[in-house]
Amino acid sequence: MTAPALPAAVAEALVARHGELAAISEPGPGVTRLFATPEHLKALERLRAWMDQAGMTTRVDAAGNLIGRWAADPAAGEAAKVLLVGSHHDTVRQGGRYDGAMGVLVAIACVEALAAAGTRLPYHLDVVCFSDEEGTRYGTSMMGSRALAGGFDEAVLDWPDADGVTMRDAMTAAGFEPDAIADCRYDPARLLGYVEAHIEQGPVLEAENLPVGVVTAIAVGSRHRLTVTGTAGHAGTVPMDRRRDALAAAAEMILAGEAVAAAGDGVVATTGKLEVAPGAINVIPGAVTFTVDLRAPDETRHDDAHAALVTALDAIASRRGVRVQMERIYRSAGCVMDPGLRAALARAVAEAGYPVRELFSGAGHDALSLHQVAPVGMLFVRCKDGVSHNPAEEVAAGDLVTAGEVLLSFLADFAPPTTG
Ligand code: HGY
Ligand code: MN
Ligand code: MN
Repeated sequence: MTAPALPAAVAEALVARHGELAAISEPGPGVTRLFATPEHLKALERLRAWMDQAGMTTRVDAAGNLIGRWAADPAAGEAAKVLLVGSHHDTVRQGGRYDGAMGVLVAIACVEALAAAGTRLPYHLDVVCFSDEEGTRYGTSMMGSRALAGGFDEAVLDWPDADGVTMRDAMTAAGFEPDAIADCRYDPARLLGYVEAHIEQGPVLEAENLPVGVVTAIAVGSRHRLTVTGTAGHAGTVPMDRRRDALAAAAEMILAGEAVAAAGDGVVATTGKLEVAPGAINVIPGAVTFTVDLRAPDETRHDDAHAALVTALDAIASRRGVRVQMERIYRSAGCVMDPGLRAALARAVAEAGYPVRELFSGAGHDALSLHQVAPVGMLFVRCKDGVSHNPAEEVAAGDLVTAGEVLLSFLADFAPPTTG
């Protein structure tokens, strides 16, 4: 089947909607749209309206994921299986307007093009808008897609956010159903796969002047919350050699993380959050909590870096007479993309007239969750200077349209395997 084109009106709406969705944000620079907040609900409303207009049947599941179904050709019968396509709509703090949102809007545009052409597929196409991929509010990551894949850890429901509101209470207040998360799960036997279009969040495609690329694999990653406990004291009276300064120790530990990563091959370590107690100008800090996000191309390099970091932290703590505790709050084994989906996406890129560039993803994506229960594939889209998680995140309008055309071509050509 040759792909129906992306009609001009659909292409125009695709570009414009990124601005409309970006406007649904907490005040401040960039886009801040966190899980189970008023902004989350407003975004669901707007996205659901676009899905409804496109002719999809829509629902919001217990975890706050929005799902729009473009039903299969009736000839596919009751046994028609499901291909998931989409991404997340939540953001980091002061993030960009394309990370996540682009994958949802491109998927909706594809359905609008199919509807305009009167095309039904030999499978159900479920456009999924995941509710919490970044984990900005609660620290853990991919809560929404884990619920769909059946890998949700109920313990996080009791985790408090910065204001002490547990995930369970926030979900209930948002009208989601924390006690029914298990109902979100798709039956793996019904799933044909999951395909996600996402910005590259790196410099490769732009450097090679390519609008799109096909993802090979996603990095191994872990997130940690560290607590350094020293002794609070008077800034003016405690001699330097008698201090147990928790913040100075934490600072040295953060630099140790940077050094361990720099010494690794393709390893990255980031401290994104830090809190100091008691936080007074004339008090030696008694306690500090901070985060470490650690990633590597494979388990060996990740685990080697983690071990080196733990050794460095212990040495710093004992030399400075402070205590350090490290709690892992998230771990992903990374994933390799399904060869069949990878090849099909590559064909769609070639059909659109572009060289096929395959590349690795240092960023985590909802595909990591779905990988547990279905074949996954990802299409990367060029972004300006590779910048992301930053208000300056930018994707050229033409590249948004190209992403839509490539995904549409993939969907039109995708044939459910006849066996099983
Ligand atoms: O952290 C990540 O890689 C993704 O943006 N959640
Ligand atoms: Mn992100
Ligand atoms: Mn993302």
